[in-house]
Formats: sequence, C-alpha cells, structure tokens
Amino acid sequence: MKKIHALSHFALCTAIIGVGFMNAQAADETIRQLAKERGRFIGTILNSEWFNDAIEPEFEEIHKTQFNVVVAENEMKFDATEPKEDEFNFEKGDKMVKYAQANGLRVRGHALAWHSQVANWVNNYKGQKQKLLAVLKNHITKVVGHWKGQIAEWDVVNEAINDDYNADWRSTNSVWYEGIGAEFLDSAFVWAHEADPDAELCYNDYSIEWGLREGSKASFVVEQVKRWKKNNIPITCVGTQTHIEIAHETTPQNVRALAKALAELGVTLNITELDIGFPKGSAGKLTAADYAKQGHLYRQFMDVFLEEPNMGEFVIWGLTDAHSWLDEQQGKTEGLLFDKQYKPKPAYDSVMASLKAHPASEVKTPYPDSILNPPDTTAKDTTVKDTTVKDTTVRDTTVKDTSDAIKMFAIPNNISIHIAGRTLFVMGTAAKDSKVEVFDMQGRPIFSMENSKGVFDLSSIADGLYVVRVRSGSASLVTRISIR
Ligand code: 9MR
Repeated sequence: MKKIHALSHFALCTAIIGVGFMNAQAADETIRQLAKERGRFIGTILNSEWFNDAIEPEFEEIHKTQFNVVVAENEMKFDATEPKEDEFNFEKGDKMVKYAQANGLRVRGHALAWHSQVANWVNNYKGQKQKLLAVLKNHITKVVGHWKGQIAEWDVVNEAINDDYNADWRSTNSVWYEGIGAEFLDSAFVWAHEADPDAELCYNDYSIEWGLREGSKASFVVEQVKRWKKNNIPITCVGTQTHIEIAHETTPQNVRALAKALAELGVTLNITELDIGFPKGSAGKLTAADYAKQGHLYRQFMDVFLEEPNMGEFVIWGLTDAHSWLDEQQGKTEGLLFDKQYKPKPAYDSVMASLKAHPASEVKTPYPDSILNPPDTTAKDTTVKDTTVKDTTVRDTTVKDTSDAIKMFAIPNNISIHIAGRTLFVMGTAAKDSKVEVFDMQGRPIFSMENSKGVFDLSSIADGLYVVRVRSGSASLVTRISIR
C-alpha cells in the first residue's frame, strides 16, 4: 500500500509543526533531545494504522523527531506474531525494528505472556499443562530470539494480576494461569532471558498507580518482585501502564512510592502506557483550564520520572488524539500530547517544562553508556528469517461499546465520518474524485467505494475494529472504528 500523501519535506514540516510551534521551540528543543541529554527514554507507540501505511504523514515525522523509544500497539503480541502454531509472522515487527534502527530509537517489545490477544489455536490446549508450557516456551524463545540484540526490553508478562480488591493472580480467563498455574510467569522470565540475556525483562500491569496499601495490586507486585529476585528469576523492570483520568490526582505520587519500593529491590520502574483522558462526554466542551489541568498532571508524572533514579522509560500510549484506543474502547477521550490536528497541547508544553526544570546534571540514569549511546545498527539485517504466514485474522473481541448512537470520529480537512450501527456516514467529500476504504487491523482491504458520497452500508463486515480511510481530492481522514 502506498503512503497516503506525498508532501515535500518543507510542506510537511510546516504542516506538522505549525508556525507558532516552530517559533516557540528552538529547532533542537524536542522532548527527544532533552530526554537523551538526561539519559532517559521518552516515547509513544506506533499505532496499528502506521503499520498498515494508513496514517497521516505528520505522525511519523513527529514521532521520530520528538521521541527516542518506540513500542508496537498490537504487532508484537502473541496473535500477531504466532497466528498459527509454530508459524511465525515477524513482518510488521521487523518493519518497526527497521524504523527504530534507522532513526536511533530504543525498542520495547510488548508483550510475550498475556491472557489477552492470544492466538485462537492456543485455546485448543486449554488445561493441558505440559503442552501449554511447551507452547509458551516455543513462542518466547522464537520471538525473543528473532529480535535478539534489537529489542532492548520486553514486557515478558502482562496483566497477570486480577482486578479484585485483594490482589492475587488472575485465575480466570487466562489460558496460561488456568492451564499452568503461577509458574508460567517464572518460566516466561527464564525463557526470555535464555533467548536474549542482554534484554531487560519487565512485569507490566495496569492499576498499579493506585498506591501501596495492603491488598493492592502495587504491593502484590512488590511482593512478587521480592520473591523473583530471591529465586534468581531474571526480572529487571516493572511497567506501570497508567491509563488514568484527569480526576486521578494522587497517581503521580503513588508512582513515586512504587519507584522507591522497587529501587530497594534493584529493579527499574517504567511508565509504559500513560494516557490522561477526559470523560468522553466532555469532548467539544473542554476549556483552556481543562487542558492546563491535564498538562499539570502530565508534568507531575514527568517530575516524578526525572527525580526517581530507578526510572528509565516514559511511554505514552499514543501520539495524537486522532488515533487513540481511549475513544474507541474507553469512556475517555483526548488523553495524549498532540491534538487531533497534530498540534501540541498544553500537556506537551508541560512535559517540556518539566524536562527543562530538571537539568541533565541533576537527573540520574539507570542505564550504562553502552545503552545510552549504542553502536550504530542501521545496517543490521532485519530480514524475516522464519516462514511467515500472511493471513492472520484474529478479530478483536474486546470492544465493549454496545451503543448504537451516532458517533462522530474526527474532522480534519472538513471531512467527518459518523457511524450508526453498520451505516457509515461520510460528510465533507465530493462525489467526484473521492474514495472510502475500510481495512482490517492487519491492513487488508475489506471495503472500498469510489466516487460516491454520503451513506455507506457496512452490513457485510464482521464485528471488530477497522481502519477507515476517506479521501476527497487532496484531503483525507484516517481513523479507527468499531463495528458491532
Ligand atoms: O491499544 C491497543 C488496542 O488497539 C487493542 O485493541 C487492545 C486489545 O487488547 O490493546 C490495546 O493496548 C493495550 C495494551 O496492549 C495493554 N494494556 C492496555 C492497552 C490498552 O487497552
């Protein structure tokens, strides 16, 4: 698939950065530059739309200019990398690793052992302990092995703790825990370490920004890290996802307390999936004070991050509000640093202000120089080595929104789309020279209609998440929709 636009570099820079933004920030004053000087990694995901070449060119330009660590939103997960038993597909992951190497970005691998987004075939072995152990070992060995030396850090185990008040392992809806028991976690770390002894290995979870009270997820994590360290299980980091809301004002200080508790155990704490959303109903009504409050919270997280010596990475789960899981799968919106038109929000300025208020001479880094200034790897061969399987559909079934109300998605270039049930309404296009396309999350075309405007019937499309691309003349809109 071709890129959507072909803008000249100059036009691109102007479109991306905007005159005001260019004036406000000196050319080298990017988050990336300030992060590097401080021996830290600050980044965002590459959204699935990027992997499918279905994202505005502004995205990549901002991404590589502003950030120095990258994560794949969905493309290194189990269902993406091993869609059929022992048949691996590294194509999209390779694309990201190549991009990271070409642009000098650190790569986080996400995620190896997780109860969600497991390929369907694994469920054929439900309850068969030995078989599941063999499946998990093979997966971790081949995936980590494929990117040995190229992925700095893996989320080895993701979200293995339940949501109850009294935290314990997640014992239902987890093919790994139900079939193997808690030893799947310990084994996963050992296998990942065997496959790449130099990679950092994390336990990653949500709601661990809620404090270290008794029975909390955070204290449970700390207890497990103690046990892992005592038993020589090769864990080196914990990831706090930190998907929060604007009202969650205590969370930055809770993250600080968790960082301190983990520092005592010699383990790094990374913020791995931050977003600070507003309630969805507030979209369109948000004031400058609301955005300032969001900026304030972002700043507090960045302050904590820079002040705690055992924190290394600060990753935001998305770059622009135009492409965010919050709008599609959560009752939240506008949680990121750049708005739907790719303009930096007050939150961006707050992150920059925090970086500037913490001079490089005062910020400690948990990384050795070999990690901060790695040898140039741009010439590295990233050819897919395993037999790849191209057709990998595993429909996302996690979309909870059951409302059939008309929803408006985005309005760049005056194009807007709304979806009501399975009817897609497209506004702002001319019938002539226009095209409406729908792709699945693997980037395969599902629907296409040219030179037509108005209403499109999507009743033949199966439930799931899709990317819609609308073009009209030189204007275009790309966004994700959920069909049910
Ligand atoms: O952003 C991801 C979204 O596109 C997927 O549909 C979803 C499916 O589980 O996963 C999202 O990413 C999740 C991440 O992998 C783990 N932590 C929570 C993230 C947001 O749901």
